[in-house]
Amino acid sequence: MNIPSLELAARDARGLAMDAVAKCKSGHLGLPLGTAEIGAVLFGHALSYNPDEPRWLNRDRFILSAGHGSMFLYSWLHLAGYALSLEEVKNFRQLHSLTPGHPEFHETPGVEATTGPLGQGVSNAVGYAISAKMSEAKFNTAAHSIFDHHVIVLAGDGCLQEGVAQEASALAGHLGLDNLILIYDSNNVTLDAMAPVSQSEDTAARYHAYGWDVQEIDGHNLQEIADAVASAKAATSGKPQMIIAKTLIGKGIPEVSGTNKAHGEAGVKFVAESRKALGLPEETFFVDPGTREYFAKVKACLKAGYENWVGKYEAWRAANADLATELDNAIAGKVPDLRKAIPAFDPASNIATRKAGSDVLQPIAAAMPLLISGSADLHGSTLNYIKDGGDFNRENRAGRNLHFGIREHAMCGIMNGIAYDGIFRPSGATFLVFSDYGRPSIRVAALSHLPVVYIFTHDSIGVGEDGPTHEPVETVAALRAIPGLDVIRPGDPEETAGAFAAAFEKTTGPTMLILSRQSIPTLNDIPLDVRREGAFLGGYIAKKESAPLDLILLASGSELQHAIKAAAELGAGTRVVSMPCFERFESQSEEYRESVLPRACRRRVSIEAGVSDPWFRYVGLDGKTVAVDRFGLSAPGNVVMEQLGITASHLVEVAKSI
Ligand SMILES: Cc1ncc(C[n+]2csc(CCOP(=O)(O)OP(=O)(O)O)c2C)c(N)n1
Repeated sequence: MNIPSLELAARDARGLAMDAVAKCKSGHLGLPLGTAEIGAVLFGHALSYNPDEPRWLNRDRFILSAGHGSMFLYSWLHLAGYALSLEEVKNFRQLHSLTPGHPEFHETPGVEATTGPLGQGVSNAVGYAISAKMSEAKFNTAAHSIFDHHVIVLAGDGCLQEGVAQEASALAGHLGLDNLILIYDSNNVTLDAMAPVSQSEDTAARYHAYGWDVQEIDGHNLQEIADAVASAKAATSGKPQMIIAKTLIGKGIPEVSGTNKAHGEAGVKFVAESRKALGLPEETFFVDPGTREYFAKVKACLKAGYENWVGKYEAWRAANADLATELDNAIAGKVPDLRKAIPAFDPASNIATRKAGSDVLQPIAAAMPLLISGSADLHGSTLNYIKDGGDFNRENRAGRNLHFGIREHAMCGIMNGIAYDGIFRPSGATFLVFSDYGRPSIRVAALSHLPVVYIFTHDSIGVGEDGPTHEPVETVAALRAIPGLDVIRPGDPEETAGAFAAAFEKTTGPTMLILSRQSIPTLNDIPLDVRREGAFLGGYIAKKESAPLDLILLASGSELQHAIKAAAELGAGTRVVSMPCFERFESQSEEYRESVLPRACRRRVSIEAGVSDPWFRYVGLDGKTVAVDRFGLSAPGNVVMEQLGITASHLVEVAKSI
């Protein structure tokens, strides 16, 4: 290992961080300065990557969970030779730059995850590690091993304090993810204060208890860092690896280092002096030619490793044409036509949409061999178990059913990690009301355009006996507020079939499938194709008026049956519009939307067992809603529905009042 070159690179990275934060007068200096030696060892020595192929299949994945320290990542990606120019580094945090305030997936080559909400990156790394284990099991053969990389995540006190990281770390230990290395930037400082103000646990003991191996090192000693990473990579214990790196936050700016003042940009006023003391010239954004030379050599060396892998990969492809096609399709996001794969339901069936979901998941899973289905300890209720898929665990890395335990937040963060990796298609389940426990990760999935599918059941006050704690009322509306998330609440088994097909055929973002606990009738008056296609369209005419249009009833999910029933009593001029997915409906042409909801008809009533807010968009000022603008009740589901007015007769009454 070339210690002088790595020292020089660490100095230059410190300079870049100081200059970028000083130039834009915002950002965080503490982490990039405090972990410069860690960055030097990782990017200049220990990681296996190819800057010219940032998505190389067998690269080591590096995730900066402490996303506020984004200048760490940008400096090192730049120095390592990724397509991230010095100009971009100078444009740190500016409009449309490749160096946004916090790292964003899809924006910057080499950024593996959108991080910033603390703790997310740790759960993403666990997802990446699971994806790697699955990839090894699925694609490596006795003759050719094309996947054998590691996942390295850098996290600070903030990440490790967050529940999502605790949940994910416990699961990683349980699953024995020995391809995962967590480097803990232990600097004793958080934002407001020194960490001991809010933290006194023994983190090493905590991770030991989770089932991890733990090393403790001086995070500024290049040799110790390199040795620790090497031994973590070589470990044979079957455990995930933690490296506690003791660091001095803001190292290089003595006026603030070691204190919480180093955390943000308070150190900027001391930058000029500090740069001088580090031996940096007056020229800002300076990179020593020696550092450039060193990284050119590193790149050449990494490239040789990459070429060597390509040789193995080509041989693997030649010997395993079917597997190669499967992998190609996964990476290209190719999905078969799922509508054709799902058989029709028995028209006489009267089942819950969660049960219908269970039935349609099976042929979809058969058509999509890389689809994964998990549950937060509720497979028995959410019914999304892939039959014959096996369980993913220590013994079976080929299992397609993931047991997340009662860890909804980690489940959603881990699914993001699997989706970032882009090989397997993750789906996961819990009760809809607990989507709040995973919401921060669902938001990041939407922001990062990740094709994650949530199969969330027990969707309304129809849950019944479990009472108001388990009966979502505001939840669907809150989810509809997340940009880029398709929220589909199907109204019968065939709409459910369409909803699942729409969810898994979409590769540009997440979908939330919202399913009932209680049985609902199959709505045979609406042609099967119309119901299936309706889920894709998001909104459609479920029952057309037979006289001049004078009333529109809008409904979603289990309330569609009530709208159909009410229409029969409300006269020939009544139209029923099924609205399983607002977001999809909004993406249709203006012409189509007008054909479904003609502006001229202002007598409109919606019915949904949830808060009324989202429906005003469609019923307008002259319309009314039949909704649940309060928490639910503890009683049998049909009694709760009756009590709170979610019935066809109440809908008729309200419609007659306008
Ligand atoms: C979920 C979440 N809560 C709060 C914040 C705001 N925040 C950003 S950094 C930080 C402190 C992080 O402390 P630490 O991880 O020790 O980072 P360091 O001070 O070492 O840079 C906080 C509270 C955030 N980004 N995410």
